[in-house]
Amino acid sequence: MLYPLNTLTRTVIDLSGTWNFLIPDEGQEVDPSKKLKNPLTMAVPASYNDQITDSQLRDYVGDIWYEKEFAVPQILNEQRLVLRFGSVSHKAKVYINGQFVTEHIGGFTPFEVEIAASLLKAPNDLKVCVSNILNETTLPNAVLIENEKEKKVLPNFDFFNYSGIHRPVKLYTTPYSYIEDIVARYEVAGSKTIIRPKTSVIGDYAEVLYELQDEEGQVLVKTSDDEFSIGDTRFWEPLDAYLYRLKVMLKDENGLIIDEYTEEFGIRTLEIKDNALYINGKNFYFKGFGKHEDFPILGKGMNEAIINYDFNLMKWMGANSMRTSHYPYAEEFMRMADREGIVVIDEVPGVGLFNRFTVDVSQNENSKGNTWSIVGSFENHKQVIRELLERDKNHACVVMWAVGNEPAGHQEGAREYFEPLVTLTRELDWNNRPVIIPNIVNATPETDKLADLVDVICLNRYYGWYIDHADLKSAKIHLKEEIERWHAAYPDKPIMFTEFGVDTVSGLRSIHDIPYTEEYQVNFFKANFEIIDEMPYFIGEHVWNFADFETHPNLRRIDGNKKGAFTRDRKPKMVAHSLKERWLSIPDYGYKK
Ligand code: BDP
Repeated sequence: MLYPLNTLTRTVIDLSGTWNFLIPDEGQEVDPSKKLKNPLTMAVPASYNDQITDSQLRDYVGDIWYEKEFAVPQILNEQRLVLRFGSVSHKAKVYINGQFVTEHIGGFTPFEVEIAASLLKAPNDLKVCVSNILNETTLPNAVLIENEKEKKVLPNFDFFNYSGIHRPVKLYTTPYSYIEDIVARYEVAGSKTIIRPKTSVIGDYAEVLYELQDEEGQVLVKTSDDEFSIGDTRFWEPLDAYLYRLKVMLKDENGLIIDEYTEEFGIRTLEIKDNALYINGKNFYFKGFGKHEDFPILGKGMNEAIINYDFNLMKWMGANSMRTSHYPYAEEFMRMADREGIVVIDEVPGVGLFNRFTVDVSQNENSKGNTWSIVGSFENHKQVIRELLERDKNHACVVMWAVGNEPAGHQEGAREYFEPLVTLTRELDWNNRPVIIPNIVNATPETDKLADLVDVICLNRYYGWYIDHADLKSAKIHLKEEIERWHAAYPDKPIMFTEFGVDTVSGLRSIHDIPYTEEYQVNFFKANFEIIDEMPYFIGEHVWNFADFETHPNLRRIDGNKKGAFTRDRKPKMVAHSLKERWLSIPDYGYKK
């Protein structure tokens, strides 16, 4: 699916701004052909929850309504008109002038619908009915309690269930014959690269013409062949991105341009060998974070200034990579990561697949029931994998796919659930990117049923926090012991931390190792580094989390999760400086080898 861009042949109209908004009273029916009654004002894109003051509405579970008037300029009448949502969390039903036009399940991937000219008036009424309900069939996975007395979602995960129209809504036009999709495939052979673009076209045309340009727009190749090569490849490197521009032109019999689209893409190789990940033939060390799309007031709303600042903070401290924990991030985020050279582990919303998961992992063994006989998310899981790979297939920044996070990998049925999903991911990816499933401590090297399916063993570990709380000495002993058991069980697989961290209240200080203080956070990481630095097969460290973030209320969460290296509004904690010192001294390539 192409990202909407203005080109010679296409126009994009952004519907961001203020919309009407309504949470119906109990029993109140909304008729999509009538104006919303007494609506509130809501900014789009953003979560709705923290734009309003009524706490009952903030925590409401069910259908909510958005409404926006729009006009289509006459000048665009001769073109195909498409309405596109970057994401709506979690289910959307869309109506234009009272008529249902499309629906979509899944809160983190784009969807679009062509609008028939016959449906349009001036002005038009666009309504979106959004459901924020999560249950045992959805991703993220949750428990829905619904009876005469109550209706609530118990999340099997540790972040606030923000809802609404989270990413841009755009109207765009294309000609009636149009480029539907482009896969910027390539194969590197030494310094030469063979490029094999795959273009899908809808409608009539005479020829597809390709123009490969360098970053400055100089034309390197112009051809109608769908295979051509370039010499002296400039590789896309971590923190030193280089993007080629593939201009695709659709022409008619007279050589006139019908449609045109330019896809930027980086060229890099990936290989796992000798217990390491090689990018462009050099072994790479992951320094960075697990993140969230999360910011005060905006909730999970896309904001390019925040994305830009987060990337700049990462570069300031020598980080080279991050994981889109625990769902696909905005397309604008992925495009900026490509441009800035931030290496990305791209994750589907396969989170919460541990029945009655509690954030205190030491409590999880009390969890009731086998996850895999309760969850019914398998079909949705296949769908989110398809939609993520479809959306992100051309991104050079993506070096691994995470097809889940902390599932109950030790319970009977885990393998039957995940094996087909890993296979599907591998089949869909033209670029053969490695596949991972970050592991939870409850699934030990002896009991876990998933590790042999994945390419890198990714550990989310909290020794010194949930285990060996306030005892870094024992934490080190137990961490070392566990990693060595993983290595003994899977001697050929690289290992990395996809999460490790401790809750830390900014400003809380002590000369002792007291949990929640800034000193304890610094010392926790030092203790962890002492262990992993001795392990040549340990290929990276993703700190949990980049910034503090909002969660549901919980005995262990005071004003959200406080494991950030930065506060929620991006002020550095002491640890940001000590991580900076460490990361600036560790090279992106060649560390430990
Ligand atoms: C892990 C989860 C992550 C949590 C984190 C924590 O993957 O979503 O936020 O632990 O407890 O279980 O902070």
